[in-house]
Amino acid sequence: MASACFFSRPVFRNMNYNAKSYRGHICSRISSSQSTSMAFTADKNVVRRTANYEPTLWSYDHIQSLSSKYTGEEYAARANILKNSVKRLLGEVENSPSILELVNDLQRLGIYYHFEDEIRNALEMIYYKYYKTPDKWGKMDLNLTALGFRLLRQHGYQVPQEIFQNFLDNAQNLKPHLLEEIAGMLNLYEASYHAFEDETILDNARAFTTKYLKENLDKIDGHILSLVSHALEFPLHWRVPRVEAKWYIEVYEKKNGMNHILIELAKLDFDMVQAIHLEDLKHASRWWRNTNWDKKLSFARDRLVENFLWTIGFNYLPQFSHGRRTLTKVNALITTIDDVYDVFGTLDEIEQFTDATNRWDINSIEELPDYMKICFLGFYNTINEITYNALTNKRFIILPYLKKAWGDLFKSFVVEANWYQSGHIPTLEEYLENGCISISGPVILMHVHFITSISSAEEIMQCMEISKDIVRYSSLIFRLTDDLGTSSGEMERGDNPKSLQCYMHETGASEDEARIYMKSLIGETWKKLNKERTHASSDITREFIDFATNLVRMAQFMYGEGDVHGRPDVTKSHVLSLLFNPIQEI
Ligand code: LA6
Ligand code: MN
Ligand code: MN
Ligand code: MN
Ligand code: MN
Repeated sequence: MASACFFSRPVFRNMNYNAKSYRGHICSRISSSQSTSMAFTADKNVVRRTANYEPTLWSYDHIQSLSSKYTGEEYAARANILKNSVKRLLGEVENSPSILELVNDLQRLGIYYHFEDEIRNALEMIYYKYYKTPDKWGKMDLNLTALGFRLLRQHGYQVPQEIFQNFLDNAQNLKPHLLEEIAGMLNLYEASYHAFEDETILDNARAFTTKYLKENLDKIDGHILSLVSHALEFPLHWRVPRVEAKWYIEVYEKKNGMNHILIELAKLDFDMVQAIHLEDLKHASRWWRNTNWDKKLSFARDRLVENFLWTIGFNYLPQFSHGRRTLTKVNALITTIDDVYDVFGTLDEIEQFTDATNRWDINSIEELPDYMKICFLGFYNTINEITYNALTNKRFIILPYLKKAWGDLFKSFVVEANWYQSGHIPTLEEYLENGCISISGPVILMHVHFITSISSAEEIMQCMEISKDIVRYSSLIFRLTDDLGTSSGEMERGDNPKSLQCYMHETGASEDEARIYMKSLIGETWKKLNKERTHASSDITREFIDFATNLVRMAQFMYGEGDVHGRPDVTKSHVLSLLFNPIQEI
């Protein structure tokens, strides 16, 4: 039954979505293309796509053989001595604006989390002294004003853009003498990425500083040149904290007048935290091995290490081990099941699978092919196990919330599969409404609620309500970024039209124009996310907000240069540099 229906449906692929050459819904039968091959299964009538994913580079045995020496007491003892020195340092500059430079370095080096109380107090002091009311503005130079603005917005303070008014002349241009100081320009550039919608002072500052820094690159050198080129490549606000820490440690070390205590602590801490990550990875890899999915569902991506890498992008702190272990499983479930829906499964199979997960009933998988039974039970067991762990920790049954979030995800997958099979090309708006769910942001963030603070049914209802815009904006950027990186390959292999194709079809734009449009949409959505980040109710934890932001940053990191998640050779250097190689042994 499944097979007959599948084959009789029109198969819509390899189409040109440019409206100018689009000829309507005339569908071609499956033809082969470079990245796609057809596999005839036992049931001869079922034609399945396969994506020909490359195998993983990291075997189970290799992962289990990894270990780090940075786990012993002696390292912890040395780190404590260094931490105390940094606390004294923070105390010395407590009342001076130069504490902002120190806070910035601690953040970028990835070690701020040891000094959260000190940093909170420092920012509070700075806010009241220099930012709270207009009569206090203009007491610091442009460099520190911009740095403080960025740090305060990042920490949820509502600092207005008008703080920069003092630095502008009547024509709203920066006063000329300010141009001489590159560090000030750079900090203003970084600050401008914290803009909300309609903040023209910041928009102008971004345009101006970008142009100015680009034009003056040849006039600077050394440490500041590294910082400026790095910033122009991608602003700090959009960067993944753990990846940034690795980079900044190496650059900071070469800076004249760098602080030896900071650099020693940063390196030691990086390696000690990496040792914790390795144990998390080994744990998750044992779970992955037990599912047997790499063998039984061999058409899907075998990307355990990459799925783990996402979680250190989300949150690398030592205390988040349990979260990383759980979310690696969640990511692996998402990517594998996504391939079932997008690549391998027939429409009837995926509808039955969706129905079985909806009912949460293993009795309803009798009719499914074996690979689907394995997929269902692997998924069912993992989510039940996550539920069980939450029950023992929080004494609260989270299953209904997880079921709902996963059910919505699968429904959105079915919508896309139907579009693919019928050849329907939705409008961009229709596509994105579904695409913000199918990208898996809402599922991941639902799990995050339970990993972070939520411990009762009342709390989760309230949290879902007040975090819904944050979830939506971060999922939207996640989707647009994924489409920019993956849709070329997806169209070749045969998949539903993605944001680029929908937009091209709707407006007649070329692919280049569509890409420019999507990037502008990403920029505008970042502004909405920025606003949510500072206006969020105090009932949502900063941990959750930062998590949702890091989800976006990680997507931009993984898909920034094409589909890195799908290509293990490209992620290899990041895996080695972030996960496997200690910084002190390079
Ligand atoms: C990306 O692959 C994918 F599978 C996701 C849903 C995101 C995975 C999320 C992680 C690992 P693909 P699609 C945090 O580009 O089919 O196939 O939605 O996703 O475009
Ligand atoms: Mn997919
Ligand atoms: Mn998909
Ligand atoms: Mn699809
Ligand atoms: Mn994709």
